[in-house]
Amino acid sequence: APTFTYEFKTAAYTGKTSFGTGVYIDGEFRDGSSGKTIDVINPTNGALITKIAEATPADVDTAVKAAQRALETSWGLNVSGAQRAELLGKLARLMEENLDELSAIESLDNGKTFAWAKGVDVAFSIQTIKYFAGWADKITGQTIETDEKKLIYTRHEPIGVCGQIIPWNFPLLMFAWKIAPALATGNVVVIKPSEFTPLTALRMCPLLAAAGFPPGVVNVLVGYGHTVGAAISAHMDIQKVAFTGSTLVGRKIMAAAAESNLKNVTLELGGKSPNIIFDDADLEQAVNWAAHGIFWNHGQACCAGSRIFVQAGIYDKFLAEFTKKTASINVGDPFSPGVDQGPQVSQLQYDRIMSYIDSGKAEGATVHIGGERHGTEGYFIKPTIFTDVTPEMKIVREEIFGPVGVVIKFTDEADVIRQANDSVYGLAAAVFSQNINRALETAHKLQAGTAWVNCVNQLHANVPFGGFKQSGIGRELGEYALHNYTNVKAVHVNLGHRM
Ligand code: TXE
Repeated sequence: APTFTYEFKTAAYTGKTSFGTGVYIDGEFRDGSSGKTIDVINPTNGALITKIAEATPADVDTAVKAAQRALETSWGLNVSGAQRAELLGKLARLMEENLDELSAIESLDNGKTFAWAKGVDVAFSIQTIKYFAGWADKITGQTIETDEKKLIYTRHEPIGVCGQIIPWNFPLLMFAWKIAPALATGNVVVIKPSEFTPLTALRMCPLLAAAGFPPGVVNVLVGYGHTVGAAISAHMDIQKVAFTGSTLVGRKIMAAAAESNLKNVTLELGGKSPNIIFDDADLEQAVNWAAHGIFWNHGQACCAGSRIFVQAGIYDKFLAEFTKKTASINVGDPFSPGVDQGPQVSQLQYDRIMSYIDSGKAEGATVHIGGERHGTEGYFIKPTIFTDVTPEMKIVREEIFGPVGVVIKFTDEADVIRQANDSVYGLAAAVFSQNINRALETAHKLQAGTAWVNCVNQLHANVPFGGFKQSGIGRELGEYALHNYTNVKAVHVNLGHRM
């Protein structure tokens, strides 16, 4: 099959319909107020893809004002749910028309394979927008009985200006997860993509305009976390902040929200998800899913099954098959057909992961396979498995966010649940067993926002996703996500009580 090629072009810019590299405020690309730029790097070879405008806190102020104007004049309570549904539906269709381009930009910018970008990132982004389009005209309150002389009902009103800060591992998908429920419920948005992977979000701007979203409803500002991200979290006129990223930054965002205007906060943070494989699991399936669990998206998934617990009776066979599977992963150019794994997203992430690998070696764990870079350029790391680990090692406790898993032998069922729950995180967990009672009993005892049985990394637009413990606050996706984006107002109507 021919290699997919994509010629990347940007318009250096203003104008509403082409791919811009400016800050997107009030329906148009503008130069950032600082005049500075951010280099966007291709992780496959470290080369410059393009330069984009670096937004600043002053741009956040301008964007918030534009968003407020839109809320008061052309969005919010000025449009019906049916109209919001219509526009979200159009946006999804425009994304379908631009499927290959969006996928190619994502692959180029992030390093994930073109096939995965197309089949998962862009496809799931479209599904998410369609799903929330379906909710837009179904946002209803309740009528609540008290006595016959009163009518009491609730309204689910938009919160207002929502700040959204997203990471680089699923750039377009996180954009969709954030904007879709916010727009469906009538909110306006100031969103900051990651400075490492801003391109698909910028490509979405003209699609948002073409779909008919009024200027100011979605504003996209690419800037650094400590400037633009911090300005969003501390802004007095932003009523809600939604964040996906590290637990460290999640803490800062919550503190900034508390110290400014007590804006609502939802956080989707890190994980160190356990994957428990019992003796009675289907071995072949457990191996395939476990590999998908840790190596999908090059390990850059918050729900990655990074701690693989295997029961003693199946341990040797599992490890042998899992090693074969790991060795078969084809690392290379994300645009080449047949490649499973591209580069890590950035030099910074490459360095972080390599330092975790070094710490595992220094603390006495065994590199069972991998444990080194792949090739000579770009940020490629070989799929890596550690064995002979102990519970206090950094590689067992901390999120590595790379293609690095630890395999741990266990005998006792109660003990593996204790070990699995021995983490500050609680994002996801998986259990493999053909005994349904054992599988479900275990799933129910695990401290995690998602428990997968005989599968991993399964996500659906209509199923909530989020963390227990330090993995987050609130739920994204599904009906649950709507609660994050509405204020409930109780209206009391007196029909006859006299003072
Ligand atoms: O994340 P950051 P980084 C984890 C993963 C990874 C580690 C570090 O373990 O190795 O975090 O990655 C913005 N105020 N995850 O440093 O910094 C930043 O600009 C407001 C898990 O890249 O949390 C970006 O837009 N915002 C994860 C976003 O936060 C700030 C996904 C995420 O970046 C900010 C990514 C500040 N002070 C990393 N500082 C997941 N849950 O999926 C930074 N940002």
